Amino acid sequence: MDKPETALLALRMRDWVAQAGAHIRHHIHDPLQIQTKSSRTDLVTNLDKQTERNLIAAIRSEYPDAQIMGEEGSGDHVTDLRGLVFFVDPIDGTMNFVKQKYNFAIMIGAYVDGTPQVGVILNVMRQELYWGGPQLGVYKNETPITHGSELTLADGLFGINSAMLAYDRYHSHQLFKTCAGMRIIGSAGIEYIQLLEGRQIAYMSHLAPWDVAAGRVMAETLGMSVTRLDGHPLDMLSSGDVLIATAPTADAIRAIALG
Ligand code: 2AM
Ligand code: CA
Ligand code: CA
Ligand code: CA
Repeated sequence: MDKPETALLALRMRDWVAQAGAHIRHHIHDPLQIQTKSSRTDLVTNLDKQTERNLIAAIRSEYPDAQIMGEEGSGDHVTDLRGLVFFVDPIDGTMNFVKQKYNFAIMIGAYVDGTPQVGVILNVMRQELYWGGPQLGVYKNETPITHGSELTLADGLFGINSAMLAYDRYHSHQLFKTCAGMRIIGSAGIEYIQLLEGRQIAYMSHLAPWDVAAGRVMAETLGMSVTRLDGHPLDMLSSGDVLIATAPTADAIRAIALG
């Protein structure tokens, strides 16, 4: 995809998520239909499903040949990464959406033949839209972001999912003793934003392709490392344990996590 095509794609993606965000804010106090998926903490609401349907309809009308992988099942059954592929997470942080009405995001990542092109993350309630890609740079609304945190692991705040910390997975208790403190937000998208803004040096969690796709594009554009926790490259077709970290801290974190 050349630069003008990528710039147009980013513009369209920003528009789609901004409209979806306005719709969610408009309905934020409506009664919700809440269902559980894989466990009692894995929720989906009518607004997750409706937002995904709206986003996918918008994508299909403008990019009819693209493949779309959506969390809530209204996309395609994607089994290869050929061509233009969109990864859609209509509400990231559904538990926060239900319990807090805050700290949730809408995310879309666009890849061509598996290569990151454009990522868009909207902090819905704050109306802060992060977007960008390797050909575009990274922006918060219209303001460029040029780099993440330069702190060491010892001086930086570390984002983690609560189960990984509670069950001491990947020596997370040792990581806790080594870093400046751990933070648990409950939305991969909002965690990515903390890294893009330089407020945290890492995020460690079990994530699906739609959880990592958008943020990966922007984090890598800013020189951060996004890999499986064992250091292997991400597989955008399956879930796994993922480490997102600033360049100065990634190796030190993996040395402890895998030690
Ligand atoms: P979600 O809200 O879109 O499901 C914290 O739960 C973070 O991990 C959220 O970004 C959440 O995304 C994601 N996540 C991934 N797999 C999950 C699961 N099985 N249950 C709950 N959250 C999950
Ligand atoms: Ca979910
Ligand atoms: Ca998610
Ligand atoms: Ca979701």
